[in-house]
Amino acid sequence: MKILVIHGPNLNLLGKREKSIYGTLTLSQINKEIEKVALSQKVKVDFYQSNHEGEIVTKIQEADDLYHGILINPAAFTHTSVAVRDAIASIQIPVVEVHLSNIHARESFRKESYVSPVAAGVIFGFGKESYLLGLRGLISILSSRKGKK
Ligand code: CA2
Repeated sequence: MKILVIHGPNLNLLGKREKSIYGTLTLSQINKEIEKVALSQKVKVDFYQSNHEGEIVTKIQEADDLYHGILINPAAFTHTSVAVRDAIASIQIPVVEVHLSNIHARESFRKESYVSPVAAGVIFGFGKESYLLGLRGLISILSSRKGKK
């Protein structure tokens, strides 16, 4: 089983700024934690981070033929991007949306996600655990689909 993890804009700054909101772990430390869970589940994970909407759209489109599922933190594009949402809606593989922070406990513009209606599941508010829980959820979806047409 192969899963692509996509990190949206500014997540490359994790652990370097805004630590009170997003924590002290860097993106590569979070990726290592994801990798550990993936290994324990015998799943292969690849990682991709971009600050560019179009690049993320292309990566989502390409992933449809290369991966079994996507774990994505769309970051600010969550609340703005019809393009990311349409890309997710256009592919066959399941997509799980995750957020470090509780997007419903913050500014009102973060309450709306363009992505959630087309995601297979959503996890938010658990810091780096959101990614790990999201990965486990995605693996569970994929395992229950195995062998089904
Ligand atoms: O809580 C999350 O994971 C978010 O997706 C993070 C996004 C934010 O726009 C979403 O509303 C919620 C922001 C990611 C920016 O990350 C930074 C990390 C360090 C310093 C500055 C930004």
